[in-house]
Amino acid sequence: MKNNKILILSLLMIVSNISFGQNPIVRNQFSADPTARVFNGKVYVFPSHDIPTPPNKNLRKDWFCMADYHVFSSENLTDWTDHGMIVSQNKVNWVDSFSYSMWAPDCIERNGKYYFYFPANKNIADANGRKGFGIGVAIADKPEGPYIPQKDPIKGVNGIDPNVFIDKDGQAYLYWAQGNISVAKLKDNMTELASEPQVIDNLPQKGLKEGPFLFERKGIYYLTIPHVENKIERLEYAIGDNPMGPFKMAGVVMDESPMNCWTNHQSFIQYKGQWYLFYHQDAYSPKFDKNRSICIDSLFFNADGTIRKVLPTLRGVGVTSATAKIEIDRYSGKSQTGTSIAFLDSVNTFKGWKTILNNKGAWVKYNSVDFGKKKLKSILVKALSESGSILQIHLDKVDGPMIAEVKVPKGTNWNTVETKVSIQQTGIHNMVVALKDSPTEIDWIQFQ
Ligand code: FUB
Repeated sequence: MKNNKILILSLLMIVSNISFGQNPIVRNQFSADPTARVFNGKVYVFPSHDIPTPPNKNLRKDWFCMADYHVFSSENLTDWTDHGMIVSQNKVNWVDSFSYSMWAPDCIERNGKYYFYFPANKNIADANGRKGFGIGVAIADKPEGPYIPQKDPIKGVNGIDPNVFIDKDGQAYLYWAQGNISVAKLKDNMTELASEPQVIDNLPQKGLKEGPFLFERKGIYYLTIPHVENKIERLEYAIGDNPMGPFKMAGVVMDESPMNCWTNHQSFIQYKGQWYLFYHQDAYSPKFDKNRSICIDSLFFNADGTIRKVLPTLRGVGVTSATAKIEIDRYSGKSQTGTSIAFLDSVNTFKGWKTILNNKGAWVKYNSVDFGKKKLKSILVKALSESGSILQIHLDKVDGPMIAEVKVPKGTNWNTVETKVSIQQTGIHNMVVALKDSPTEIDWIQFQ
């Protein structure tokens, strides 16, 4: 009985469901360098896992600190399941378990096996006396794991940020970074090189390049990289007609982070007909950009195959149920003046944000709210207004039909106010929250 209880508790701790359609998509831990893959009709994300540096005099306080990897999955890009830790620095033979250097990973499926590639600092020097970063492989029968790490890192590869691409003819290629971007063919066993590494030409010579991610669309091979053209990384891409190049630089996928996060790191998938860009920024840790968080936005191509630049959004992608707590601080649009957001708790930023509406007429829009098929009776709003205020909730647009007028009581404490909805709505709509009078802070909104 006691053992069953322990088992149930530990299972609950390993697999946790987190329901957020907005950016960042992982909201209870830091996550970075997302590689997204579609396996068995679901989206799996393999990010790296930033943690605050533990107190240890040998570790740099101002650097990346990464001890393990988790995998996350979702069918709707809104509800994410954390399947728990899949590989740890303490469980890989060749990894220096004090190095906290488990940087950007990748995972790919071949013949029903899942190959997880990860860089980390080696604990032993290779035949040439080199320690530094090696790239290892861990293999599983399911995307969620369990993953069994290979005894040794891949021979002939020193570097970070592995990325694997399997072409239509079945040939697999490994890309990695070490100042330059290199590529080599992989043997069918996916754990050994089948050709000598070659440095990819024609990429920018000045400014750091890392994080290669290669994908193919309509016969064009897109080699994407974070590159420091100015002061911090931006996402760029080159195109070619062969996975090994030559490639020609073709443009910028995402500009430098507006939050000034020094790194970015990308992957691309097509899922249910839509292309998505996965990337990271430092939303939960704006003062320390080595504690990052992964995000998704939609991606579009021009008719000639070039990529339209992606602007990072708060709203992200996916549909939010009207009966979920809708975090309107992840808005998709706002009035020109009078709106801002702030952390609810500046010490524990994972508690999320609040929306502040300051002026009469200020508003935020939140797109793709699913009002479902059943009639919803009331709306709950968690809000705070020192002088008391009225919020107007509209359907579709600022001057769209009014769903409810919510009276927020005067006071310095948060209140959850319930108000009857005046129009019944079904289906997917935008929602607009507008301020009728005095300044108000809003935590969330929920229909029931
Ligand atoms: O996460 C550590 C390193 O930062 C990655 O390996 C790079 O791609 C950059 O995002």
